[in-house]
Amino acid sequence: MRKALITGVTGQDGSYLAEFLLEKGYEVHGIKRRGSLFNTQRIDHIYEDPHVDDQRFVLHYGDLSDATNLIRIIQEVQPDEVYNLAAQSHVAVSFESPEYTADVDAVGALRLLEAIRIAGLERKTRFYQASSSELYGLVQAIPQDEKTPFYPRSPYAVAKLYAYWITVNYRESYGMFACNGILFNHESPRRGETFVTRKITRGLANIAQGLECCLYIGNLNALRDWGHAKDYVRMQWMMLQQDTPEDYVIATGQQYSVRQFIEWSAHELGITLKFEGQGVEEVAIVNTVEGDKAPAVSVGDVVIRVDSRYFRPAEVETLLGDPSKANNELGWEPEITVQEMCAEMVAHDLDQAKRHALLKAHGHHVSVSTE
Ligand code: NDP
Ligand code: GDR
Repeated sequence: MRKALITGVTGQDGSYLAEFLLEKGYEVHGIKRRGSLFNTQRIDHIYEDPHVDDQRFVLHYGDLSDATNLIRIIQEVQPDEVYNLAAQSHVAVSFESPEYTADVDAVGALRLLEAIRIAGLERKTRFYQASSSELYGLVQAIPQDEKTPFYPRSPYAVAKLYAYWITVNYRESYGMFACNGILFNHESPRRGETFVTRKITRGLANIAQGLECCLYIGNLNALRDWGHAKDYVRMQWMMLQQDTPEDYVIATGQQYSVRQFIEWSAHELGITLKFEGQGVEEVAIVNTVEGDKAPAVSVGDVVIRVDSRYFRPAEVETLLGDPSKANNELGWEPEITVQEMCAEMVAHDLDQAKRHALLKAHGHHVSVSTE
């Protein structure tokens, strides 16, 4: 039975990848961080009791800032494949915690590669590094492919640049099967609540059910190439099944604005919006409401306001990927459109908002934290 080790298994991609590899028959090991509360919500449905025989999904406590811990886990598991998905993955937060972000996102990748070497597994273990379209930052060509020069625009992206090159360097220096997936934004109902798509679907669903009044948002003009996380984890696995290790761009080849994503989400809730004003004065006002998905919303309500606190010190205005290499060489194509993904996310968040609204109606305290 093949063994995979996933760092970041409790995150969005980690949870989908663990499901995917279990279905493929792997024994899956995941590294989770110790928290004061359980942080395994995304993987609870595949959790296996460690007291049963033939456990195929095993969790280890660990942290990418702790080299000895990583060495011990790698030695113990002897994985065929390592997927390094763990990261402080929020670009805006990286401006607030740049040193921590560098330690985990840059040096963390190095620690893991060294752990594989120290365990003497450099000829056995295949390594996947979660690289990012944020590497392109201030874009040097449109669309971006594997040959487009990088120009990172945040401490997150600079840290990921180190991780990208150290992966290439270990491949070239030690003959390791090490690959970078340069993934453009990918989302799902499991996306962290503070990334823009989930913030929008969750915020508008809460407003529709009367749990919030208004959603405060940053740069509405940012353009992103959004895909579905399920499609993207499939490609992470495909990259490690090739004869030779190579780096691949994973994207849909289509881009839309944050404003457009808001309009789609509102449409899913039976609302049309009109945008008025410019820059920090821009707002979205309810133009029409139909059906029963948004009982707490009326025509004329201001449901979105721009708040400059969500602007970044240096912004990545536009990203558009060219996934031709993945299409041509590996036959990979995304199966879920961005509109289908948006509908899935809104349906999920509306369901959750309805449950919270019901609890609130029965006098329970419901905390709807926003950021
Ligand atoms: P998430 O933020 O959802 O998950 C990040 C994971 O990393 C979580 O499991 C988190 O644990 C874990 N983690 C954070 N810090 C540490 C640490 N110090 N030690 C060990 N584990 C840690 O990210 P995604 O699933 O969306 O992304 C997966 C990877 O892909 C990340 O590296 C991200 O930077 C990269 N990426 C993501 C893209 C996207 O659009 N989603 C696009 C391109 C790259 P906990 O649950 O405890 O917080
Ligand atoms: P990004 O994702 O920075 O591209 O990084 P995010 O969803 O945070 O931002 C996308 C764009 O939307 C703009 N934006 C806002 N963003 C957030 N979070 N909150 C807001 O209120 C808001 N308003 C506008 C942003 O300025 C930005 O332009 C994600 C992460 O998953 C990274 O780990 C990954 O590497 C890249 O995608 C590819």
